Amino acid sequence: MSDRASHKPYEQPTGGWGSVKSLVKHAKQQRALSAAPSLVRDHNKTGGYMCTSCAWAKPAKPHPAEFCENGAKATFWDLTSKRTTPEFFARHTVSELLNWSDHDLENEGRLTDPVRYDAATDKYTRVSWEQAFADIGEALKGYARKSVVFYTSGRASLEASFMYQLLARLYGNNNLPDSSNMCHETSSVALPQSIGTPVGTVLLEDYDKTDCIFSFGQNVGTNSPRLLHNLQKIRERDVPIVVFNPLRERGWEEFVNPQRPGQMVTNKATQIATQYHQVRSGGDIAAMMGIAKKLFEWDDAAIASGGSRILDHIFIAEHTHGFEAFEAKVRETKWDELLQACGLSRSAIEDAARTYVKAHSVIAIYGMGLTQHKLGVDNVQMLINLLLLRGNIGRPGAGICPIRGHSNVQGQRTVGIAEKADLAPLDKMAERYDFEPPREDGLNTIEACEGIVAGEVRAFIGLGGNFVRAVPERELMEEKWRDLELSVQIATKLNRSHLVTAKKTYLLPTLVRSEIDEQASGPQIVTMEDSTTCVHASRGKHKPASVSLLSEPKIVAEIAKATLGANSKVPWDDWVGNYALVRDEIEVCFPDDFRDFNQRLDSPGGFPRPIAARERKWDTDTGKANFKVPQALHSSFDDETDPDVLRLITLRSNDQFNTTVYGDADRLRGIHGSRMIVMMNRVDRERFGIKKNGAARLTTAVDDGVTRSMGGLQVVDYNIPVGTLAAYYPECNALIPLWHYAEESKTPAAKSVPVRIEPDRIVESGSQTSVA
Ligand SMILES: Nc1nc2c(c(=O)[nH]1)N[C@H]1C(S)=C(S)[C@@H](COP(=O)(O)OP(=O)(O)OC[C@H]3O[C@@H](n4cnc5c(=O)[nH]c(N)nc54)[C@H](O)[C@@H]3O)O[C@H]1N2
Ligand SMILES: Nc1nc2c(c(=O)[nH]1)N[C@H]1C(S)=C(S)[C@@H](COP(=O)(O)OP(=O)(O)OC[C@H]3O[C@@H](n4cnc5c(=O)[nH]c(N)nc54)[C@H](O)[C@@H]3O)O[C@H]1N2
Ligand SMILES: [Mo]
Repeated sequence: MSDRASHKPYEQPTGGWGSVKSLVKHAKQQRALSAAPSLVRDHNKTGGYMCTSCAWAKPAKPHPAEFCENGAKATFWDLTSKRTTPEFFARHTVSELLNWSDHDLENEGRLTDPVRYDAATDKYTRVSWEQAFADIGEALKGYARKSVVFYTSGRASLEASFMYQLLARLYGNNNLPDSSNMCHETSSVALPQSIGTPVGTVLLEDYDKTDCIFSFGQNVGTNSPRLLHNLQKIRERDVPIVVFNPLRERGWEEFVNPQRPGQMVTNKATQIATQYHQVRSGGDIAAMMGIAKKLFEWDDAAIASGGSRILDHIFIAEHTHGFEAFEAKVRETKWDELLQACGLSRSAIEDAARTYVKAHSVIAIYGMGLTQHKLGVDNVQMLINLLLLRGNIGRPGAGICPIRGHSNVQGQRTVGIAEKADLAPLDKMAERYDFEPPREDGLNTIEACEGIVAGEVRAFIGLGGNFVRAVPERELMEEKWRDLELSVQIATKLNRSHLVTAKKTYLLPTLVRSEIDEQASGPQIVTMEDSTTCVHASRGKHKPASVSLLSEPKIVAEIAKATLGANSKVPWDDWVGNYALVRDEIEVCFPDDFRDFNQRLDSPGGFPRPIAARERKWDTDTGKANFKVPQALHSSFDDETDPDVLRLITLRSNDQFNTTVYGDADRLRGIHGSRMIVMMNRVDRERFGIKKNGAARLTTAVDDGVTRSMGGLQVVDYNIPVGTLAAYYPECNALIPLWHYAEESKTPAAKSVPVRIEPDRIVESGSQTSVA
C-alpha cells in the first residue's frame, strides 16, 4: 500500500456502481470469482449460509441478492484461493512477519494446517492435530484454574459457543471475555437496568410500521449496509430519519440500491437522513437532554392551553419509575450548558424535537458512537429515557435497536459466553453435567488484559479474533503477552495476535461458515442470532480451504477431552458427530429462548427469542421501565477545560472488518492511499500550525506517567466538529490507555481519547510508547 493519502469528498451515493466495482475488485484480487454464483443463491437465504460479516437481520422474504458490498467482500476474503501453508511459515520467521501490515498478513489467505511456534528457529512448523491437542491438554492441566482465559470473537456459532463455555466451566472458571466486551457490553449493562433486557426490542417488521428513525453513532453504509434496504423503503413512505454523528457518513446521506436496475441506470439516489446533526464527540447526552427539555416545554404549554399532551403521561404513570428525578434534572439544566456540551444550535435541537413529537412510533438505532465512551452506559440510558417519554417501547413500529457487530456476537452471550456468573444457568448445567460450576465472576476483556499485565493470567485460548490488535494499550500488551505460558489461537487467517508469541504458541486453523462442515452424521448445520434476536440456521456450501481443517466444535471438543478426560455426562464425540444434539443441550439449558430448537431451524427470517420488554413487561429491580439520570452532560473525559486537548474518535474505514484490513480505500469518506491519517477540522489544523496534508503527532493527554504517542500521521482536512478528531482503528489503539473505559461496562472508550496534536516532520507510519 502507498504511504500518502488523498482526500476528495465522495459525492456518489452509498451502494450503486461504486459498491459493484469494489466487489468485483475484491473477488478478482482474492481469486474468488467462482464463489460469486453461490453468493446470489445462498447468502443470507433459508437453506444457505448466513453472512460472516455483520449481524443485521435476515428478512423472511430475501431480495434476489441478499448481500451488500461489504458482506460480499468478507465472503470473498473467506473463500479466497490464496493459502497460508506450512511452506509459507518455513520461508518467513515470525520476527519478519511482525513487520507486515494487517492487510498483508491476512492477504496471504487461509491457514491450512495446525502449526506450533518454534523459538529456536523463530518459525511456525507443522504439528499433527493429535500432538497439538495432547500438548495443549497437558499444559492446561498444570495451571491454576483462574489463570486461564477463554476468549471468543463474535463469529463462532451457537453450537461452538455453547461447547466452549462448557469447556471453560468444566475446567473451573468463568473467564469468558468476548469481543462484545469491547463493543456492546455497554448495552448489556445499560439496557437491563433501564428496561430489563440486554438486547434490542425491535423486529424487522417494526421497520415497516415505524413513523420515524433516530440514529446515534452508527455508520450504516459501512458497517450494516443491508439495513439501507429497510431505510430506503422507509424513506419511500416519507418517514423522517434524524441522524446524530460528528461525521457526515455517506450511508446516512444517500443510497442507490444495487438491486434495483432502474435506480442503477438513473443513479438517482434515495435521500436517507432528513436531518443531520454533527454533534461533538461525546455530546449526545446533552443533545438528547435538549430534546427532552423541548418536550417538557411543549408539554407545559399543552397543559396550559388544554391541548393534547406531548408526553405519554399514561404510559409514564403505568410503566415507568424515576420520572420525577429525571424531569427535575432536565428542567434545572440550562440551555447554554446543553448547547456547549453538544456543540449544536438550539434550533437544530428544536428541529429534532419537533420531528420526534410528530411521530407516533419511533425506532432509535445506535452503535459504537454511544457505547465506546466513558459514560457510554449513561448515553444508552439517555436514549431509553427519550423513548420512554412518549411510550416508544413495547409497541409496533417503535423501540430500541442496538446494531450489533460480529455476525453472532449477540448469540454467543445468549448461550452462556459470559464472564458474569449469574448470566449463565449454572444450576441447570450443574445438574445436567454433574459438576460444580465456578460461581465467582470471571475476567472480562479489560480484566484479562490487566491479568496479563500483572502476570496472573498464564494461558490464553482464543476462539477467533485478533485480541492483541483489538485491545487498547498495544505496546504494553504486546510486551506482556510474551510472558504468557500458552497461547492457543483458533483462526482462519494469519494476524498479528498469532505473531506476538507466548512461551508455547499453537495456531489451529478452522472452517469458515460458508464451508461444508462434514461430520459423522453428514454435513452439519450451525446457528446464529442476529441484531433483532432472530435465530437462523446456516449451511456451508463450499469445499473447505484445506483437507486438514477442523470445525470449531471439533477443536473445542478435542481440547476439552485432552484437558478434562472422559465425562459420561458430556458426550463430546457424539455432539461433534451431530450438532443437532448440541442444539438439544442448548434447549435444555435455555428453554425459554430455544423451545423446539431443532424443529424451528428453518423458520423464514429466523425465529425471534421472546423479549419481555417487547410486551411491556419490565424485568428490572423496580418492575418498571426506569428513567435514569445521567451523571454528566458530556460522555467523554474530565479534562474539558483545556482547549488544546482534543477528542480522538477511533473508527472503521469502508475497507476493513475490524482488524481485517481489506485495503486502504475508505471510499465513502473519499480517503484513499493510506490509513495512517487523522481527520481534522481545517480551523483546528491552522490553529495548531499544521500544513495542509501535513504530518502530525498525536500524544495522549493523560497524566499517568506513560507517554503514548504516534507520529507521521497525515492530516486530512475534514468536515468534522472543531475539537473532534477521527483516525482509524486498530492503528491508533496504541494511544488508548487500558484504564480508559466506560464506567460499569468496561468497554474501552475508543470514541473519546483525549489527545494533543502537534506538527510532525514527515508522514510516516509508526508508533511509540515510553514510560516517562
Ligand atoms: N464492513 C464492516 N462491517 C462491520 C464491522 C467492520 O469493521 N466492517 N465491524 C462490526 C462490528 S464488530 C461492530 S461493533 C459494528 C460497528 O459499527 P459502528 O457502530 O458503526 O462503529 P464505528 O465504525 O466504530 O463507528 C461508529 C460511528 O460513530 C460515530 N461517532 C463517534 N463518536 C461519536 C459520538 O460521540 N457521538 C455520536 N453520535 N457518534 C459518534 C462515528 O463517526 C462513526 O460514524 O460494525 C460491524 N460491522
Ligand atoms: N480503538 C478501537 N478499538 C476497537 C474498536 C474500535 O472501534 N476502536 N472496536 C472494538 C470492537 S467493536 C470489536 S468487536 C473488537 C474486535 O475484536 P476481535 O473480534 O478480536 O477482532 P477481529 O478483527 O474481528 O478478528 C479477526 C480475526 O478473526 C479470525 N477469524 C475470522 N473468522 C473466523 C471464524 O469464523 N472462526 C475463527 N475461529 N476465527 C475467525 C481471523 O483469523 C481474523 O484475523 O475490536 C474492538 N477494538
Ligand atoms: Mo464489535
